[in-house]
Order: sequence, then structure tokens, then C-alpha cells
Amino acid sequence: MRAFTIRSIDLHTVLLPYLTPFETSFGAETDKVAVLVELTTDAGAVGWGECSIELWPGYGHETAETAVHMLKEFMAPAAVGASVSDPRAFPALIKRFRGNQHTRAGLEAAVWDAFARTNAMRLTDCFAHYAPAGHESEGRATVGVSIGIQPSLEATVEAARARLQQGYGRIKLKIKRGWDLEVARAVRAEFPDILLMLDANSDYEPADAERLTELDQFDLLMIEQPLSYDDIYQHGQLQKRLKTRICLDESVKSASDLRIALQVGALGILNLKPARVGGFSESLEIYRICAEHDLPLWIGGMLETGVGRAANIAFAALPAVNLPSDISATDRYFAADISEPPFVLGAGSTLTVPDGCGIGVEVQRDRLEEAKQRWLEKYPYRRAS
Ligand code: OSB
Ligand code: MG
Repeated sequence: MRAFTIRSIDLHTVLLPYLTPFETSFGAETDKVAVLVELTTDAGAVGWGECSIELWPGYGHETAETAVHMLKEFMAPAAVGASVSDPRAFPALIKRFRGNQHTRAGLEAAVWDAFARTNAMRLTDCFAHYAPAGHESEGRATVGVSIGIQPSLEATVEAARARLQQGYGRIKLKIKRGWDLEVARAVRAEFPDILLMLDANSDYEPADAERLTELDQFDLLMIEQPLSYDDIYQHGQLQKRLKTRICLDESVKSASDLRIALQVGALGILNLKPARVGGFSESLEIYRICAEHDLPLWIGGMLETGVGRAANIAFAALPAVNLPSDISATDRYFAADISEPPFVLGAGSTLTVPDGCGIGVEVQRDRLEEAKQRWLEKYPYRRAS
């Protein structure tokens, strides 16, 4: 593998309006905000990464402002001038700055993209190169769609129907306390045979266990993150009472968390979000543990722009990612994405990895400038980055 030296790092804070607002147990979001990392190598190759964040620190602690601060003041200065011969060694360079997983993941993603481009490889093949022996990229990822909390049960059923008609083979419904049994019942009654799952985004308490056991009747693929975002132990207690498999999202922030979760029986499935665990190097370690334990695995999403989504698809194309990932086609999110080509849903509810080197999509400079402008106009008190 060819090495490179990091010459410069530029940051772009962008705002892209969603086609429809996305509501979870912690609120509704109307726009995607992302900090995009543009990394230039000594040879002039450019790698892109996305810090997956949201306008409001609901899912994770980070915001666009904290990401820019951490990158500008600390992480970028530690990275510029460094030589990269193995991307898995990059996290050590910024290890002394703790936390800020989504931010470090964005920077590390730019390193991976630059590395793959330097070696004239698709990023997906680059991931496969560092995966266990025999784990070649399948070149495409099986995906589903995540449906936010809707104004009514009828609207939820219609939203599911529309996505199924588009070809999505797995439906995930966001739930919260007071919006759970009825919504599962309504959608299951209309579509008795589909792959259906729920995501609570940590809205429940251990005392809700009784009510959660009632969800067992709906033949769900899994229930995602019912309890607190920082809990592992209570999920283990809850799993003993539920037939439905628990999938952890928020609670697993590292390979170490996953080992603890396996030890206490807190999960039957893992949602791996590369951003949540601090990047693709940690993701590869988590991937290895899942493969070793036969733990079903899929890749989660944060409604990323094309930059973040392309990298997630590259990872989701690895063979031990064996359940549909939360990565949908471009037209599920935006009228016009920041990059080209768009991702289009293919046969069998799949997204295909593009042929090009690295993440395989190209950032469109005019749309980038527009989206940066939109951020400044909508949030005029923000600094330009
Ligand atoms: O919990 O999986 C989640 C989006 C933002 C924050 C948290 C979550 C989500 C999603 C979106 O479910 C999935 C996607 O990117 O399509
Ligand atoms: Mg989730």
C-alpha cells in the first residue's frame, strides 16, 4: 500500500434541507447539518469525510460548532504533516483528545478516502483488505428505511406503504412512550409479512419492561435502543424478559462496550454507526468481534450527506454486515445532495457501491458553496468555517 503525507485540512459546514422533517423521540429536525472534512495529500489527492451531527445535540453530544472547534484547535493541527501508511494507525495521532466521537470519525473518514484514492482502490476494497481473511466486499449493501414519528397512525401506515412500493425490504419505525403498541399494531396489521423493527432512541425506563414485553406479539425483527443511551446492564435485564431481540445503538461507543454488552446479554443484534464509535478503524475491530461471535450486524445512519453515506455503504458491503442497513437512496433525504452520482435503490432493496476510487462520489463545488451559504443564512450567528 502506498503512503501519503497530510498537507492540509479544510472544513465546510453545510446545511441541506430534508425533503421531509425527521422526528424521533427527542425531537424533529428539518435540515441536515454536517461538517465536511476535505483532506489534501502531499501528492494533491483529496479525501472527504463527514462529521455526522445534527442541529440539536439529541442523539449525540456534538454539534457543528463543537466539531469545528475540536478540529480547528486540536485534531487538524495534530494531523497535518503526519504520514499515513496504514489508516488504522491514524486514531493514535488524535487519541489524546478524548470523546468527540462523531468529529474524530469525520476526520478519520477523510484519511481513509485519501488512502483509498492514493492506492487507486475503492474504499470498500480497502476496508475488506483490513477485514478478516476471506471477507471480500460484496459491492453492494442491503438496506432498509427509517420512518420518523408521524402525525397519525394512518400517516404511519401510508408512509410505510410508500416506502415498500419504492422497493425497501425492511421498515424501521421510530417509537416513544405513548407511541408504540398502537403504531406497531397498525403497521403489522396492514403488512403481516414484512421485515419490521422499532427504534426507541432511549425513551424508556427499566420500569417500562412490562409494556415492552407486549411488543413481542408483533413478530419484530428487533427493538433498537429501548433504554438509556449510556446503559448496558439494564438492557441485559430487559433482554431476559423480551422474546424480541434487543439491538443496541447509542450504548455501544467502542469495541470495549460491545464486549461488555455481549458479556451481560444486553443485545442480540448490533447497529454499528461508524460515527458513534469514533471511525472506521474502531468499526473494523467491532466488525471482527461480531463475525467471531456470529452477532447479527448492520450499519446505522445519521441521515448523512452523500459523503458520509458513500463511506457507510462501502462498509455495509462487507459480508458480515448481514441485516439490512439504515442507509437509503438519495431521494429519501434530499432534492439535491452535495455529491454526484446519487444513490438509487436497486433490486432486492440494495444500494450499489460506485466504481470510482475512494468513496466513489465527487463533491460538487457549486452545491458545496450553496450549502455553506445556507448554513450562514439560516444561522447567521454562526462563524464561517
Ligand atoms: O437512531 O438510528 C437512529 C437518524 C438520526 C439520529 C439517530 C438515528 C437516525 C436514523 C436515520 O434512524 C437512519 C438513516 O440515516 O436513514
Ligand atoms: Mg437508533
